[in-house]
Amino acid sequence: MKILILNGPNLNLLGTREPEVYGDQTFESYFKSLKSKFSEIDLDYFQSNIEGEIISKIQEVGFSFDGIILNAAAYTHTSVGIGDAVKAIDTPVIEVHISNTHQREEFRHISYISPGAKGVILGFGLQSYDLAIQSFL
Ligand code: CA2
Repeated sequence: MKILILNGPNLNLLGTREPEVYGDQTFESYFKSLKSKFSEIDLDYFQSNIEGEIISKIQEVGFSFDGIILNAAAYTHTSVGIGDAVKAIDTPVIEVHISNTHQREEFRHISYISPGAKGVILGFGLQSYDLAIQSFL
């Protein structure tokens, strides 16, 4: 089974700033633990701060991978283009967020990803990604 974890803007800063919201672990170190926990899965990881690169990655894997776990970060709340890409592919997409966006500012209550997603997992810290992988098993 091939699954891509796709992270959007600023998530490369995880573990360096705002630990009260996003925790103190880097994504690279968390990803290593996911790879060893789910060793039976071919797990890939891609992060970009650029909207078009995220769209291109969704198109690139969206007809061959078994799943995409997408945290589009701030683009979640703004990007019609990423939302359209999610709807345009065959691969099921699980939308994840580290924080509970519904407990935060109103602009974070809107998602352009959710209408095309198979499901949404949010508010469990980095464990949101773990739960999303389990949903594919
Ligand atoms: O909770 C999430 O996973 C978010 O997708 C994270 C986004 C935010 O814009 C969404 O509303 C919710 C922000 C990611 C920024 O990550 C940082 C990590 C460390 C330091 C600064 C930013």
